[in-house]
Amino acid sequence: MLHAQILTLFPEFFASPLSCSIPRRAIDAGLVRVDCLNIRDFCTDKHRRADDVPYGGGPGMVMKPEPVVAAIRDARARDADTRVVLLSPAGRPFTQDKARAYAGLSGLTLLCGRYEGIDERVVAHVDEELSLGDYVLSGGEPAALSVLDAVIRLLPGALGDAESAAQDSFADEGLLDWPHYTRPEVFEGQRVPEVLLSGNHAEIDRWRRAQAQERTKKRRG
Ligand code: 4GY
Repeated sequence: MLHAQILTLFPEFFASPLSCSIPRRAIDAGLVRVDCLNIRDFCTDKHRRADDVPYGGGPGMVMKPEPVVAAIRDARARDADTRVVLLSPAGRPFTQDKARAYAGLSGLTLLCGRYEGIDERVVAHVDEELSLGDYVLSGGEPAALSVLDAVIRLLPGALGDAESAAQDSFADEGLLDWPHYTRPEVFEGQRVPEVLLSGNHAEIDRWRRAQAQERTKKRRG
């Protein structure tokens, strides 16, 4: 069982996505446990302030280090072996290989920032900074949710037969997925490629692989 912990100012952000489809079933089946810890609960001042103005000036607010570090300490106290990952555009890129590595851990803690960022001195308390890509979200929460989703579907037993990860073997080779079609045979004048109607599975496999290679070259090449 993977123990995921999420450190956030918005724990309610995660309720609906984790209550649907594959993540929901994985939680219900006991493959993963997800605990959302509210960073505000670790504020000790009477106004429970989690942010403050930036040293050096400039717009926006910065997350204060004390409550964030107290939350990290609590996550580590609950799970001594947890890996603490800070979601940030300044992190190293998230990949399918990383998802596989996280799926093999006993504990994963995802730390979500808000505002202009988290006080840099918090970085000394995390194991890794991770980025979903070169764009800026309004908080780390959607990034943490994406990481958790990518990890959960890799846990043994998380995918039903219908969802089984056939295309993942292609992702392993660094290829993009091939195009998919279902009924009807003609949609808005566009026909399903004839080979997919042929029933010749060797030829279908060859066509799909060729499509995956062509797309990868065109789009990533
Ligand atoms: N991109 N990959 C990302 C992000 C929002 C200010 C720190 C990203 O992972 N996280 O854009 N995060 C920022 C917002 C505080 C997190």
